[in-house]
Amino acid sequence: MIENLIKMAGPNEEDGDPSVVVETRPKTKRPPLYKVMLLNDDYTPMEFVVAVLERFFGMTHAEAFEIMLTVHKKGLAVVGVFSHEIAETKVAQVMDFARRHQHPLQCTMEKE
Ligand code: TYC
Repeated sequence: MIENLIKMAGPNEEDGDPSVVVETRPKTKRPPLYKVMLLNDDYTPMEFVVAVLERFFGMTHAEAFEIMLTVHKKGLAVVGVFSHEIAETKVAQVMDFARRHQHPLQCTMEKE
């Protein structure tokens, strides 16, 4: 990549002198992160949402209850931040679990 060829030449470094070692700065990029969110609805039981947060997001019962209440009151909440692949897996797991239990719970992801 062209960025890797950009030299961090200081004021003393002479262009073209093979005895001068010039550092390069490899351009690294962190992978984007994705927020996974739960959405409120009028039908999914509170205890089911708590169980989802414990099972798929590793929360304690107390943490899960608090986040569930936030979703219930505010309409949605971020329940975790992950790489694209992990976020997709979490969304699929929650959506499948809700569907199997015939609850309309919705889980979505969004680039941070
Ligand atoms: N609003 C639901 C109820 O009153 C509870 C609920 C909370 C549903 C969070 C979904 O993501 C949710 N039973």
